[in-house]
Amino acid sequence: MTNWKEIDQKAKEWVKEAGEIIRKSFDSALSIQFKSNPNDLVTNMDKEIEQFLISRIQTTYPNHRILGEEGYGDDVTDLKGVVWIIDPIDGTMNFVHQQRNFAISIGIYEEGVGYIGLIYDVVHDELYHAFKGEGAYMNDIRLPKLDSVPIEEAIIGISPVWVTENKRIDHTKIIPIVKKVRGTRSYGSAAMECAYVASGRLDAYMTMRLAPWDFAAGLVLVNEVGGKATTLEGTELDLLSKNTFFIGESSLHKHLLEEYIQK
Ligand code: 2AM
Ligand code: CA
Repeated sequence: MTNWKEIDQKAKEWVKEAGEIIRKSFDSALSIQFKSNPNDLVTNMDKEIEQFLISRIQTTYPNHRILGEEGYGDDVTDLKGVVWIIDPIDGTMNFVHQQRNFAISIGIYEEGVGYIGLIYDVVHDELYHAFKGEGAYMNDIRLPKLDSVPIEEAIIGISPVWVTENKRIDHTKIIPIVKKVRGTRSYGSAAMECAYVASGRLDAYMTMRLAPWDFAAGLVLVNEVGGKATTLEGTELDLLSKNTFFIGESSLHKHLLEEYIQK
């Protein structure tokens, strides 16, 4: 039997240790490289933190598998057994330019079911954490179930990219949403935006392309507060490929999907 309580305790310990490594790194120069394009950044810290987490996981749980953004984990093509889905730094561009608005994201799944979600806002020392069936927390504060929110009072996370002509979505569907809601925000870290939805700072967040490590932890958190996460087509998210992504308070999620996005 999988000892989830022990895994939870270890994962929290390791994510805090990783955060400490990142905080200390602010004093030294970063080495920045480009991945697929000049806006797709990766730093020595992304790599170092992923390797740090993987070495801890592999030493303690040699039969667990790891899907990590920087590719130091396993070649994961199914969700059998226990799989850790990790993003060492979600919001790398923010990390490089702002030294804030980034997070370490860890989702831990068994047979495709999410048991643990950790999103650590390193700079503010805020750990958003959830354990399947036991609720979600920000540090020691329990996050309440999300209350339904009318669209006129909602703040949604969305990048301005999707409100201008782009190749992934018909932006004329998005414009009326932006006009109707109370406000929009774009933080540039999907994991943090999920944590903000779970904690009610945002009422929904949508984007057109996310990888599993960007949202694996967020899914566990939002499930624990009664929120909803799907693709923008309203279908189940796939933890093995890139997806469109839409997370939010349940009634708002339904309303936006039915009355705006799928109309
Ligand atoms: P990252 O910082 O770990 O790369 C920025 O809007 C958000 O989208 C961040 O969470 C970022 O994660 C993610 N992101 C950026 N480019 C992406 C891509 N090509 N595929 C999937 N996720 C991406
Ligand atoms: Ca990343």
